[in-house]
Amino acid sequence: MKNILVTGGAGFIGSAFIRHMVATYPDYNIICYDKLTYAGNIDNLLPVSDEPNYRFERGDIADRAAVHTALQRHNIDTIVNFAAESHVDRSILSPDAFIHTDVVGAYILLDEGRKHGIGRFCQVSTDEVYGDIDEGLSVEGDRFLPNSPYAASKAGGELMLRAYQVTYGMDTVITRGSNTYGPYQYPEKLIPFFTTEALDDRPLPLYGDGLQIRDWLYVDDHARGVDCILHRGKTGEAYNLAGENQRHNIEVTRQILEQLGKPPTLIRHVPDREGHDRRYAMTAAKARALGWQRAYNFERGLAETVRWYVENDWWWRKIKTGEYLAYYQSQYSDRLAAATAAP
Ligand code: NAD
Ligand code: TDX
Repeated sequence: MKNILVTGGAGFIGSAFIRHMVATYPDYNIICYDKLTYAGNIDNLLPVSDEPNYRFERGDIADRAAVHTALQRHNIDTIVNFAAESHVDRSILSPDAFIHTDVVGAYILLDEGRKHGIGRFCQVSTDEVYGDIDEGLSVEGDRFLPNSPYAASKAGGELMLRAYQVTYGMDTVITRGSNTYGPYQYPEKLIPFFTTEALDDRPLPLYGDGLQIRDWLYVDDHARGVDCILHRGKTGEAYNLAGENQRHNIEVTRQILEQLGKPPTLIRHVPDREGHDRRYAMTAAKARALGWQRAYNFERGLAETVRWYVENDWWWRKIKTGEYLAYYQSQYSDRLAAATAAP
């Protein structure tokens, strides 16, 4: 492993992974390949932009010719694929881009990687492939029951990896991370959205009764988890990267408000997300057996995250313009108009 192509590396988790890899492995060349969609942000990579073992190249993972050129130009031997459309609500409004990137893009990367003769291909996937879990914890052998176009697209990407491993003997591994949070997360996802809205005393649109459960994983723990599986995972296997920090959405919302010293009256119970999964929960036992362990509990991670958004409004204020406002309108204006104080 020497020349690693990190696709989607200008996004939230991919950029944390690149910052981690550039600092941890000075002998590796880390090449970020990213289309820079609305969610891609070159500011996320400012901390490494002058490092000698880091390069950036703009491109689409579904563009075969561009992928081919990037693999050759940088003599790539390893691919870590973070590139995805990643927001469930956007997949409900418009699934096209999800099929393009999360299914077709994953396939093109695999196919070009195989032809180029790469070694390991690591696919960054999600707990959402397991679907809604009433009780207990998802384990890696569980069947896929994805419920949103996003989750189904991620499941489709994973299945292409399986086919390429079994059929062509490619060296593939898969990580399934749980809900991730931390600095540099695009402010459409629950924690950065509610934190930045509350800072401006704006209403927080909590879907339904707010009693849905998510398992929260701090972004640096997720990045170290991908590093662990990339180096130590067994070919053809998938590994859950679970935060093992289950919380109700309402609890998370109240904690954000408390830390900011803002009143709970900012919470609005709005009509629910369509097909909303009630609970995700996984065990991380298999990744733990390879030596990965999360370092952050939720209280510490949330405190550091909220403080980061308070101190870095230069980063998120310029995002909350243009396309972001158009998306906000289509996702929230009717919902907020139909809001109730309590469900
Ligand atoms: P993100 O939306 O912040 O970043 C996605 C990145 O991919 C952006 O930089 C974007 O420009 C890039 N991209 C999108 N389409 C592309 C294309 N066609 N070609 C090249 N680049 C493209 O996403 P994130 O939250 O950092 O998630 C990263 C990965 O981790 C995704 O695969 C996601 O499914 C997975 N994941 C996310 C979470 C989470 O809670 N955020 C949890 C588990 C797994
Ligand atoms: O405005 C909101 N109101 C609300 O109640 C938003 C944006 C979210 N929510 C709820 C929906 C979920 O139950 O909060 C929870 C978290 O929502 P998101 O931040 O949109 O995350 P989720 O849908 O759980 O998916 C995330 O975790 C798995 C990531 O976005 C995915 O990329 C990842 O695969």
